[in-house]
Amino acid sequence: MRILVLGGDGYLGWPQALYLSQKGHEVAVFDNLARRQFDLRHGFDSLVPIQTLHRRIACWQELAGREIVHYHGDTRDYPALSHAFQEFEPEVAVHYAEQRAAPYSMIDREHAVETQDNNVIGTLNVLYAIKDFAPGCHLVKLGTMGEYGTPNIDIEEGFIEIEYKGRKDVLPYPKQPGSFYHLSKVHDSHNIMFACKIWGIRSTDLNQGIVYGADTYETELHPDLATRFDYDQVYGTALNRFCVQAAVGFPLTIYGRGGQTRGYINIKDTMRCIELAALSEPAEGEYRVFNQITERFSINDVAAMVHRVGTAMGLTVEMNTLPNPRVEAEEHYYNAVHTKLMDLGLEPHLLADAVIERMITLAQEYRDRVDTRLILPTVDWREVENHVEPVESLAVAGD
Ligand code: NAD
Ligand code: USQ
Repeated sequence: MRILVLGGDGYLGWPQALYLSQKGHEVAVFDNLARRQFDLRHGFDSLVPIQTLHRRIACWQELAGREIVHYHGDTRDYPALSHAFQEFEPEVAVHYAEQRAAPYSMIDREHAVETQDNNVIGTLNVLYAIKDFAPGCHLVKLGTMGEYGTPNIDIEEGFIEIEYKGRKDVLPYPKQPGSFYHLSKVHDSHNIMFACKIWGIRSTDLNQGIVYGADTYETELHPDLATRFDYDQVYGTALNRFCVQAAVGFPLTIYGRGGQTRGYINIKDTMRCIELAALSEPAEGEYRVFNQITERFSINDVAAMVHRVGTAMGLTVEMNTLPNPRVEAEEHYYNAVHTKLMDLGLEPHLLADAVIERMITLAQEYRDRVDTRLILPTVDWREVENHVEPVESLAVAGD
């Protein structure tokens, strides 16, 4: 198939492009390099060194003999987006191109507006580009499990059957997101469902949980193919952050009581889920939702696992309970249905000690790139004005 990966320079988009190319699909990536710009502006950086997108693509061409087409552009720039759709004529568009950090969206008004403008308007443009230039194209959109929040009932896959005053209907599952970022995904979901209904677009909305892991089978083939690995307070996600913290002797940053429970997924399974979604095309006008997780853990569970593995590796791993900078339930019920991708053939890579050990080892290898000033949270949901201070230079841990 001809597959356009929007956001194809990111943590997930780049390995996804490699994965699909390796499987024999014709792949193009579209990215405005916004994620790299954030790092440059604020002095943040990936733990693992990453090459320029040009170098990555050239490396893959040399190694695998397969071309990845490259479009530089912003999804909000409709001429640029239209050009990619018209020229590449994708049969599937995998949409990763969004601002994806909840803390970023909660810094202040500007960042909230930027996040929702980037994500909601960008996705609306993608829907129009499909309608205008590639009407048969299947949109595989990355949503988030955070759209649902933490209700006191089971979370279904997108829809719930409700009986009310003697009548029944299957309706979109109620959404209670926890940040302006997570809200942007809810707004996207509504726009996508509506576009499917009015224009007959086919779409799969993948409500993905927290992704962990540093490598895929393809990125492991050459150091120039590595994907980014974030450990900072804005873009770093819980498990990835804890592994880096354990490696450099920084006490694990547990926010609040640590009972916050979420769905998790290995980056290798993310790659496969997209393929499974792409290969099982929805009908014309169909809007379907899959919950893309394989396991659930509380933050205390995650910290305990990293503590156990780190200790077995001879490290001293301390736990630190911080006042929670977020507004969220710290003890709650959490049971999310996630059978649809399994039914399509997903065989999960579950969180084994070896995976945690690999991430800690990687962080030890690159410990001179870890800037411990970037670890503690400075973005507080309750504050009107938060700051992510630029850091002058990356320093050795413990400096
Ligand atoms: P990332 O920030 O590493 O990658 C996103 C990429 O999209 C970046 O390369 C960025 O430059 C690009 N981009 C952003 N806005 C763009 C725009 N307007 N036009 C063109 N390019 C743009 O993030 P990621 O971790 O790879 O996440 C990708 C997607 O998956 C996001 O939509 C995110 O919400 C979703 N997701 C991620 C996780 C996770 O744990 N990483 C979990 C669930 C869902
Ligand atoms: N947390 C800690 N300590 C930390 C970091 C986080 O206790 O050092 C807690 C948070 O308070 C939260 C939970 O861990 O309760 C998850 O936080 P996270 O930063 O790992 O993940 P989150 O902000 O939810 O966002 C990430 C991705 C986002 C994706 C989402 C999936 O950045 O793109 O949408 O995971 S989900 O969580 O299912 O909504």
